[in-house]
Amino acid sequence: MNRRIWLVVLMVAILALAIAACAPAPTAAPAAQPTSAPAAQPTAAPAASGKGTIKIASMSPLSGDQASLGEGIKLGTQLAIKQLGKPITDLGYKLEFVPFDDQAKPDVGVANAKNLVTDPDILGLVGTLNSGVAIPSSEVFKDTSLVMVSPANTNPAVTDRLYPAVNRICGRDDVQGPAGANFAKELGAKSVYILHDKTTYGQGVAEFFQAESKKLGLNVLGFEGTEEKANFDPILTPIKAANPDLVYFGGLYPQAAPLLKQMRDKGIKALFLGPDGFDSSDFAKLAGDAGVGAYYTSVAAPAAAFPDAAQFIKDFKAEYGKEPQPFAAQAYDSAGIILKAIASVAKDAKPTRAAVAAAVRATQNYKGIAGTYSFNAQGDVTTAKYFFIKVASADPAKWGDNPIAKTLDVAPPTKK
Ligand code: ABU
Repeated sequence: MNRRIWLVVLMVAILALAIAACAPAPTAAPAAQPTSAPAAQPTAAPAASGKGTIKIASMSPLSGDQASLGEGIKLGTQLAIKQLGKPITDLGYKLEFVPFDDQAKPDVGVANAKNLVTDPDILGLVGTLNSGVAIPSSEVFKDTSLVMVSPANTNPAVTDRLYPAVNRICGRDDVQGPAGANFAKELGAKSVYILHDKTTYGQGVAEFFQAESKKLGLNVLGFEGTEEKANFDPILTPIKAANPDLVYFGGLYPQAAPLLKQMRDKGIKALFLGPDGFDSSDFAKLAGDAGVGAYYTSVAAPAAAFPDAAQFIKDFKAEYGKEPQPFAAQAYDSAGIILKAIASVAKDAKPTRAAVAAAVRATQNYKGIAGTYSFNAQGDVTTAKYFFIKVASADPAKWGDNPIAKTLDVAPPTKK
């Protein structure tokens, strides 16, 4: 008798397990958690939500030594969502902003990417700052067609992989590096010593600078990578001995500024030039008086360089109590492009990520605050601006007043 009861219990248990195994899996993945402070809610329009929620993400360094530029990208995106999101809320969607902190680290970027693609409400991403983060992260985005528009990534590989969902509105290092070499020659340099930070971006732009320098007949006295951030003495000793006319550093301001300071302390009087990674008021803060007279090329430039950004600068200061850093205006435009694309395909129902990606890539003559943008077939803008700038003051508050020596408009090299 007891055995019969146990048999019945066992059969019921097996049946229950079988039913559970056949039940459909949950279709919605858990919502992605932003890795930074909670996202600010857009205040553009009353939050309509009849058709559900659409989220725009940003990803940039919000902590660590590159946070000044990363924060600007986040805030530029946030302001665009607030000011340009109405066509989407008017269609009946709730619009939200989710900022992610990649700490300028490729592995953190990839972890964020894996996290944010699980939230089906995220339909677009503004970012990143670092090409070394963008390239591996976009391998994750591409599998779900999540569109990204970068305001800042300049390494050619960002768009040269020809991914339909990967775009940028800034220039490229295969233009910026050679343009820097030509500028070095214009400054009177006959010999150059080239350093880089060993990142995808820094080494890449330094290699382009080196190749063009050789073509131009400049004497390349050295080419070396370093991850050092504090004591540059072992690197500077051979530079002092080589006595170049110009030192080029392929990298960003947290390394460039102390390097330059120590160069001057050591009595090295060579001209100092670098790429858009210098373009932050923190360069002036870190370099002090030693920074004055340094040159940089930039694909960003201060927002004040763009007449149509005057209202943006005013609004940014009113909203956040500080000047926009370089790339903040470009982040505003990147977000504007994504918002316009979403509005164009969301009239009846929430669009797929692939539909948004196709609408973004189809962008032609989008009039932003820092330019008018059309994407080519590989996700580069058909013309990008390159600025040649001199540091005029050790005062970080005057970074936006650095004089622009010249500007170039250049079409991107293309693979497609
Ligand atoms: N282009 C400025 C930021 C550095 C990068 O592209 O990695």
